[in-house]
Amino acid sequence: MNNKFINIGIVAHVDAGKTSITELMLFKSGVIRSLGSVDKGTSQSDWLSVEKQIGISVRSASASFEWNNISINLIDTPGHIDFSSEVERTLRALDCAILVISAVEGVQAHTETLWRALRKIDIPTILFINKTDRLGADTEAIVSEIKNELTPHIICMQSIDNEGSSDVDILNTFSQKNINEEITEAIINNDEVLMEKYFNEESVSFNSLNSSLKDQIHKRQLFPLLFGSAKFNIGIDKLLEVITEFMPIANGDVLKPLSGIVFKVEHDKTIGRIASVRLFNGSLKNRENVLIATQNKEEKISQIRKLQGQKFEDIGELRAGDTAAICGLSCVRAGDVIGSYGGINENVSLNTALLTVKISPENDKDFSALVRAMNILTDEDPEIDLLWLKEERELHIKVMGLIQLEILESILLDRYELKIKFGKPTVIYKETPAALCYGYEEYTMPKPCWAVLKFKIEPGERASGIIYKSEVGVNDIAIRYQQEVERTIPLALRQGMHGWEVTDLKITLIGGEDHNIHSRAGDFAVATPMAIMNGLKDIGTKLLEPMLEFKVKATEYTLGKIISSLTLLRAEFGNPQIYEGNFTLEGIIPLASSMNYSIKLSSISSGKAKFSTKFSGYRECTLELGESTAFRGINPLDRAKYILKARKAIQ
Ligand SMILES: Nc1nc2c(ncn2[C@@H]2O[C@H](COP(=O)(O)OP(=O)(O)OP(=O)(O)O)[C@@H](O)[C@H]2O)c(=O)[nH]1
Ligand SMILES: [Mg+2]
Repeated sequence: MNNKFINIGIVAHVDAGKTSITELMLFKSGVIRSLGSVDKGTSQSDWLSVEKQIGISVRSASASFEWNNISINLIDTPGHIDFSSEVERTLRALDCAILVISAVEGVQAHTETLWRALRKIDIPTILFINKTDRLGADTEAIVSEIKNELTPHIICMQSIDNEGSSDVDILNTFSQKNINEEITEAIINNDEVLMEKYFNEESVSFNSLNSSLKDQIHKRQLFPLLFGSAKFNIGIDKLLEVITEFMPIANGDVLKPLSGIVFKVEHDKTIGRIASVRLFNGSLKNRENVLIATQNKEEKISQIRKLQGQKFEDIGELRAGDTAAICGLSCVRAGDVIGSYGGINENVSLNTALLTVKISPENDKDFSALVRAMNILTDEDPEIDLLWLKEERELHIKVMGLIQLEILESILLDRYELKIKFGKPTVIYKETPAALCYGYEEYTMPKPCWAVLKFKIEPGERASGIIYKSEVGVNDIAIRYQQEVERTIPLALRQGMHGWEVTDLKITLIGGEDHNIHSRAGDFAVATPMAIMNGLKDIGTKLLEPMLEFKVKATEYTLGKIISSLTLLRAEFGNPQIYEGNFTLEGIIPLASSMNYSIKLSSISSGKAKFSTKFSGYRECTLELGESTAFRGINPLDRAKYILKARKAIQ
């Protein structure tokens, strides 16, 4: 093993060919002896049985191999938007990425989302147009889509012939022998020294162009663009060459304070939790204690292991810049930060869980086993946000889409032999106060208790979340009680007048008092939800519904039918862009009305139209168009019952 590491992720929309490309790289580097296939369920990274069965990736999978004397840690990610939270965590672990685009499907809504995320975390990116062999491949159109929708700053390093057939031929256009004029100009454009030479008609060497290109790729001023076909093993050698030549070597420092990110948590029947960790700085050894910063807990590492070839080996130590699997951390959760936050990429959101669903065992006696299993699965994907209502014996989870439910069902069966059923998935609505209101509560009976609170509650801007401040002095309400109020507010807002989370509001504590004998911190935790709900009850709340940005691509003759079907679903859109007999239409549509639209569209267009969506935000909707949900637990408005229950919980 050497000390040069490249940590690269492969990201794309669903089915672009990420796993097939990964498999080829592992095969070429000698890590695997025979080439597996996603279609036969024999690829290295789609190893979960559910991935094999349905042929899509569900989890991120990391593999390491050597190329040109550099250790490459490659993370293959799932492309389906239902598994976006897995990709979000993986992005935090990367130094660079390959964004794959299909030569037939082109830039999809999810490709744009991924692109924006890569821009935000500011990592160098290779663009790889795959599936150039497929009938209908049109790389010229895709390159212009990339230029219009992602970035104009691309360096097309190859030319392509015979696309759309297995004889596709890809030639390199940037090499010592072949310095393309267009590429030269793109490089010198951002390089003053080279530009001056060029205009003085001095010769600009290939090496100086190459090193300037490398520098600009690192700074995200330019993006190398490559073609290939994973099906016919074309273009993968060039991809490997570009990775090792132009992607950054991890620059971690073992002497700096420890910092790392847990980008994945798996579960092994004998070993327990296995955390995939990217270490940015510092080092870790077997049997050392490690601080899980996000949970403020220390735990002992039992083993550090890495896939060497096809076997896991105990490597004993993990050093800055590298990734490995850490065993022994029994409470670790996916997304946890290890040590300190230094150097870790910021967290970006690719998608949001917009559906909620009740999950129950087919056989009631399995209820506690299901709770245990779901707790473990939530630690592997905290976005599931498990809500366990003990008394009602109900479990509710949040999911990004229906495919995620299908996968969850088969994981529970495979791993825990649990047969489960889901309730009807409901869109997650939110609520916001209808207007300014005041929430008051005098919780002074039955003694001992004393918490008097008065809040001003104002509607806030869309997507502003909860903004809280206090204007009450510490002489009226002691600081420790005020802290309890602040801690309780998000919990108090989890369910509003229609049962949904209340958001986009400003809450100001404007009055109240404690009592130097009777008050306890818990009294303020009990009083806060009552005061807030009292205010919301007076003025009422408005419903907010999740909206999706959508993009439809189809042939021109289906335009009329598609527009009328979308209008019926409350979609809003701009003018269609028409291009060579096809059109693209973009707009926004409520999630609630668009859930089955892909099926409808498929029948309108005989399966030819493409529909992609991404979350755009919440927007007001009427109660008639939306839905309420039952209040879970005891409503603070049911004052006597609520106080009784809350006091019991506190004791
Ligand atoms: N014709 C053609 N098919 C390809 C190519 N690359 C992959 N495929 C096929 O496309 C399908 C999807 O390939 P995967 O490698 O699973 O794609 P992926 O991007 O990993 O998919 P997800 O992880 O589910 O998002 C499979 O049926 C592959 O055989 C290619 O270059 N040409
Ligand atoms: Mg895959």
